[in-house]
Amino acid sequence: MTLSNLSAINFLKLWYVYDKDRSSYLEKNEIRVLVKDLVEKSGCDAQSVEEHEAKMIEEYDTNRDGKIHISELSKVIGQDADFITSFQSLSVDDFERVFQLSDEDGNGTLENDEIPQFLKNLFPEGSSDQIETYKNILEALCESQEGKLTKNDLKILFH
Ligand SMILES: [Ca+2]
Ligand SMILES: [Ca+2]
Repeated sequence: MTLSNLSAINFLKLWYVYDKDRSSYLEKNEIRVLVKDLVEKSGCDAQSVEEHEAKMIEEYDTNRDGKIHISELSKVIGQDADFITSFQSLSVDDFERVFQLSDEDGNGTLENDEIPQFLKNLFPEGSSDQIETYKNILEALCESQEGKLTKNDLKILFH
C-alpha cells in the first residue's frame, strides 16, 4: 500500500478524486475513502484499513492537525514536484486576481485555451520551459475534469 513517485498530473487527478469538497485538505472521512481504495487495490486484508489509516496520518500529517494538506501529501510526487511548490508560494489573493484576468469569457471556469494566459499572468517571470511544463499538467488535468477547471478546482493549489 504505497503512494510514491507519482507524476504531478497523476497526483492531482488522485487529489481531485478524494478531496471531494475542494478544501485543500483530506479530512478524516476523505482519508478513510482513499485508504480503503488503496487497501482494496493492494489486496490487503480489509480489516487493516484502520491500521493503514493511522499509518497514513502518521506519515503525511506533518503538522499534526489531523488532516492532510495538499502540500503535505505532495511529497509523493516524483516528476515535476516543483509544480505544487510554485503554486503554493502564491497567495489566494494572487490567484483571485489572476483568475479574473484569465477567465476571458467570465463563466467561472478555465477552458483549455485560457490556460496559457492564466499561467503567464500567474508567473510573469516564468521561463518558457516552466510555463510549457505547467501548461501540459493543467491541460491534462482539465481534460480529466471534462474540459474545464472551475475556480474551486484551481484554488486548492494555493495556500
Ligand atoms: Ca477535503
Ligand atoms: Ca496536516
